[in-house]
Amino acid sequence: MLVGLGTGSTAYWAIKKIGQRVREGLQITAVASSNASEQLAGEENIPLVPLSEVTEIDIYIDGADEVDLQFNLIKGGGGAHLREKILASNSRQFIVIVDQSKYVKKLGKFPLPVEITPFGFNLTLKKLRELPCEVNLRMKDGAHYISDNGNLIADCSFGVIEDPVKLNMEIHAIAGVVETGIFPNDMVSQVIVGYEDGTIQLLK
Ligand code: A5P
Repeated sequence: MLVGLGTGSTAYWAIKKIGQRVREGLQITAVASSNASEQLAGEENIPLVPLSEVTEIDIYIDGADEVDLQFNLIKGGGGAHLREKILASNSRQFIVIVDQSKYVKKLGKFPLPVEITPFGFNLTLKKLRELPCEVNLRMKDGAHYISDNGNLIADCSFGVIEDPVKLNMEIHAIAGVVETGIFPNDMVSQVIVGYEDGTIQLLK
């Protein structure tokens, strides 16, 4: 089985657990959605294959920043949503793991991450603001945050997002936009919600 490895603090634990299962004899290969997850998988001795050798992924496991009642997602809090979306949309199954605080009625409290090219970024930010939304260019250590793909991230606050699929298309129509953090529910196979009391709920 070919397993896609997500990115972030939730995926971290999934990768650690998969590493333990591999040491116990589980036979899989994996592809990673970020340099950080690739490094962690390497440390866990999970056999990795380059994405260029992959035509389809059996299962992709990742966290999310928000999940709405229809299972649309916001992802990209860690800036990895471009690679995550490529893996998720090429996987037979996409399993999302969140804690209860991220399971919301409607998306939008978490600012939507949008990956944009460095070329002409001020013009792209202007177009995003006209949608309209409040835009913050993501910073790290006093400089622009740079994704694994060499791009910038604009965090966009729209307020409540009534129609995530429509908004995803509107943002994609702006030149300079590489990918949005909206993952429409047709990509999602199952959502696992973890609660403070240790119980879990399997949805969809
Ligand atoms: C990485 O860019 C993101 O899409 C993460 O998958 C998402 O932000 C969830 O991260 P945590 O598990 O760290 O909350």
